[in-house]
Amino acid sequence: MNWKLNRAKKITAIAAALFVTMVLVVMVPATTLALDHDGDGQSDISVYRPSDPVLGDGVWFVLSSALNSTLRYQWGFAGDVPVQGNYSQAAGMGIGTDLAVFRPSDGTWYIRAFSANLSFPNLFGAFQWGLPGDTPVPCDFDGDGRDELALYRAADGNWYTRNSQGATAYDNFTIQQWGGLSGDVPFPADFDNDGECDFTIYRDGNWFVIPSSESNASATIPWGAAGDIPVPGQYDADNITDFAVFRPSSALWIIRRSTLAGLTFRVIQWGLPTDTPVSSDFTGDGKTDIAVFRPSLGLWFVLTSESNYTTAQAVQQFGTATDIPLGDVAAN
Ligand SMILES: [Ca+2]
Ligand SMILES: [Ca+2]
Ligand SMILES: [Ca+2]
Ligand SMILES: [Ca+2]
Repeated sequence: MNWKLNRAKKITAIAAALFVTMVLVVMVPATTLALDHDGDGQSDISVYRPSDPVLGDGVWFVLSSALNSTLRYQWGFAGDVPVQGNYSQAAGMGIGTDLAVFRPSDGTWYIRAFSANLSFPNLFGAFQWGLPGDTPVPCDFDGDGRDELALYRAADGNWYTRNSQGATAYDNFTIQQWGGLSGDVPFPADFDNDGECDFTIYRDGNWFVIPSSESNASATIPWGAAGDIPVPGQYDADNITDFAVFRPSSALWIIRRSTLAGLTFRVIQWGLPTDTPVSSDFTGDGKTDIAVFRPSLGLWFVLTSESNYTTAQAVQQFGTATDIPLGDVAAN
């Protein structure tokens, strides 16, 4: 609790200034596609199946946007947490997302590297980093296009981040204390638009952010309520990450528009209370598409950014009720 008390006054003072600054900075495209397994610039509808009676454990199903066909890979065990990301190569056009799992039982990240022929034949690495109970929160905290192996430990409120930069990949690390209260949800994203992820905690309708561009500062943004699911993304025109939540009780997407420093917002009803939000940029225009996965039927409902969230793509059946649907935010 100390960090909150110590920073409370500072936070209030800084919050307004921070977001004025954010509007004035040069716009840097900072989107890291964590779901583009074929490297064509569009996220792919994907699920991780912990266990399949025929195919075995740890089966990835990827609906390739480039090939318009289903790719299937075995990587992981039941109980693993899918942590797909850009580890082996920096994100960019032609570079796809690696298959990766975090295994809580031994605290190890197992990463299979993207390959241009989409066969993913090579192990990139098995990195022991973490303890049972840690929450993996991979994100690109240093802005080199590769995700850090990052963990949030609820027991001590520390973020343990093994950095992609170094003499050998992932050979050094940093520790950041941020969070630590019961119910805190770690949710890194790039809110200040400098291309680096920011340490962020969502707590009962407040977002506590350490902006990477001002690492000795912090901000508190009230947005949402207890029980909401954070779904930050780029929903409006300025390419800056918007604070947003999905409210399960009413299936509302409540988006604080970064344009005009958050003075306007949008509310869009999409999905059912029992759906899982799986927003990502499925259409490849650089903006987040609003999407839900309906476990009972394995259906994906995607509302496109191009239509300004007025038109849906054709409903896709992809996955089953026991699959883990993958979205920008599904890991949490
Ligand atoms: Ca793709
Ligand atoms: Ca990085
Ligand atoms: Ca940032
Ligand atoms: Ca889009």
